[in-house]
Amino acid sequence: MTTLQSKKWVFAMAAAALVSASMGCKPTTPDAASVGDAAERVYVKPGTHDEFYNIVSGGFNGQMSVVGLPSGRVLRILPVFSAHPENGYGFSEESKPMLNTSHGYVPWDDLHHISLSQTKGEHDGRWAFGNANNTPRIARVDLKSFETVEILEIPNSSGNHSSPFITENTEYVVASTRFSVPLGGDAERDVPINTFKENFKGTVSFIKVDDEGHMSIAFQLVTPGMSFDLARAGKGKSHGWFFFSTYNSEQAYTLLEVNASQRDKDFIMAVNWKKAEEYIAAGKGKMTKAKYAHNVMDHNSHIATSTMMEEVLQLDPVELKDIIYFIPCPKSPHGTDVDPTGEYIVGSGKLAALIPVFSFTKLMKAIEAQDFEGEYAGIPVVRYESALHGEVKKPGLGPLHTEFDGRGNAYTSMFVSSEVVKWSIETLEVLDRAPTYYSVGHLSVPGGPTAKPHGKYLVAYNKITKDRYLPTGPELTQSAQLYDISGDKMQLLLDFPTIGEPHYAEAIPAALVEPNSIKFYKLEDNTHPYAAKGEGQARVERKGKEVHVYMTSIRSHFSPDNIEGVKLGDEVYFHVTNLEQDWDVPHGFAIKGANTAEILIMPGATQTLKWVPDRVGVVAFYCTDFCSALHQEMQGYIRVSPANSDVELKYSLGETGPQ
Ligand code: RUQ
Ligand code: CUA
Repeated sequence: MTTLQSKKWVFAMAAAALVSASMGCKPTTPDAASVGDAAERVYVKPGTHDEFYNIVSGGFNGQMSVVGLPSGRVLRILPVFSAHPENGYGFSEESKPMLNTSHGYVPWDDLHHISLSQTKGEHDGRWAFGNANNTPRIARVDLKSFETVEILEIPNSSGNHSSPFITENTEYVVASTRFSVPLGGDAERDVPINTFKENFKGTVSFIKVDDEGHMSIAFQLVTPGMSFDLARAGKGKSHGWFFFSTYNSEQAYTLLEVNASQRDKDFIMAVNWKKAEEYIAAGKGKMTKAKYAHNVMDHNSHIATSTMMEEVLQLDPVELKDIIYFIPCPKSPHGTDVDPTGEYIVGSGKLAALIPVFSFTKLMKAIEAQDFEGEYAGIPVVRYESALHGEVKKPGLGPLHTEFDGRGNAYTSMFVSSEVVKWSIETLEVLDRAPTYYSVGHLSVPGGPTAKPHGKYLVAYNKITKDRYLPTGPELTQSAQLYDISGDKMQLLLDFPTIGEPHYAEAIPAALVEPNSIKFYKLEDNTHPYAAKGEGQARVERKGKEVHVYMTSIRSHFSPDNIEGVKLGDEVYFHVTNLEQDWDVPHGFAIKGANTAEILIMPGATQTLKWVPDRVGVVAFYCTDFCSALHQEMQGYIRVSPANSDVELKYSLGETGPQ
């Protein structure tokens, strides 16, 4: 979406659209279902569950949120790339390594796109992948625990926008660079910016995902210098191929809003990844030095480890023929989307006045017949007409993204004209249009990117909300809008505010996730080296200047809850094990002056808060999560003495002194 912000005229038009849309203050919603009817269709009775989990990217908050559909109720916020004081993610000693990168600890990012794992082209409910745009990374969230369990940094990438996109059996997660940059060693990277054409390259990384979900970079394609925006894997008949939208084929390096919009057409890049695999099997490609972090959360200890990786296999598709082809696509395509059958590839040129739909069958024929209009940077360019199925005429202004309902219809978001447009894949006729309030970015149909969309609803994620909600100062919420798409006409059912600035989201039937949801971690499986698996194991140990507190928590006390003998200059590690073996009973731990965050410990798990006392006195700590009627009694004291004091280290629970 950010790419749009540089297109001034787009914004001028958006503004015009906004003015007309909001004329007369109160927007009218002509397409909305009648009030009672709509209310009934989104009403989820107290005590009952939503039909879908909607996993929504948080954009610049670096998180994902979990929203129920159709109610629009926010169920959880999942920290992914951003530290989260609410539960200690990125603050606890165990989770800090998750945010490690080759640049050190990076506790923020811009998370745009979600990909849910698939088997045979259908949602399987195992994992959600998300991308970090700024410091390129891919994260994997386990949908059993709703925790971020793995983060892989992407080397040789800059602005990891075109990711994560997955193949139909989750063989690969793909990540490509938005900004081309000079690659190689220091000498190759230290070049004048105006040598873009010679020195700047793009990369597309294919990340292998194994049965456990673990990610590793299988290979990286080094492409001509351009920008990759979004992508989709082929499916069904086009399985084995991948399609990427590109822009800045002009290779501009300054004033891109003008200079990257010169050419009439940019490209969709078609990648034959099976071909790349053949080359690799034949020993082609070059191992190159690269530095990138691979961070994994251990399921049993709940301790993350970060490993610095050192090389990556690169393939040069100019030299290794038949891996990539370009298809011309008008004008600065943003989304490229593949229909459920895998036959049709939709390019949404955000500055184009039409939507081209390409045919995979025709593309294959054109490639076979070498029906090329020339080359771009050494890569064959297929003739536009030869790959074209047809064009959707006058769809609206500023097409961005397209999703499918599995009934032969496509839905495209129109940023500039603020609407969702429904059209027929077969006839390319526009069938319906519904206004959005306002300036829709992504849209999401449950199962929309899979071979078997679940259909039924469409959610539009809007960038501008203006008058839709109570104002909250200069910064307003972003907004989602829920449409019923089960009939011929789209019907607006609900507006709901979002967490952060959503880009893409995916929705999955609750039935595929709910039964697998973990209720607590088994204490007996806890392999944390500082776990105290019962109050009998609670203790305090000194190792030089380090004081390790093996603490337990259970309703409604900590053990130990009185600690003495800590001195200024010590580093205190509170390793808190939650002994509960029941659902929905986390305990929190917070201590005055801790300049990190609280930790929130799930039942059966151990989490560590490091605390460096800075003054003499008796300091209280307490449980932050309202866990029982005696939650307010769940507290303790630690005594801090001067550095040279001879107070002995001791700890206790329930011991009282002389009265
Ligand atoms: S991209 S709508 Cu990342 Cu469209 Cu934001
Ligand atoms: Cu434990 Cu409140």
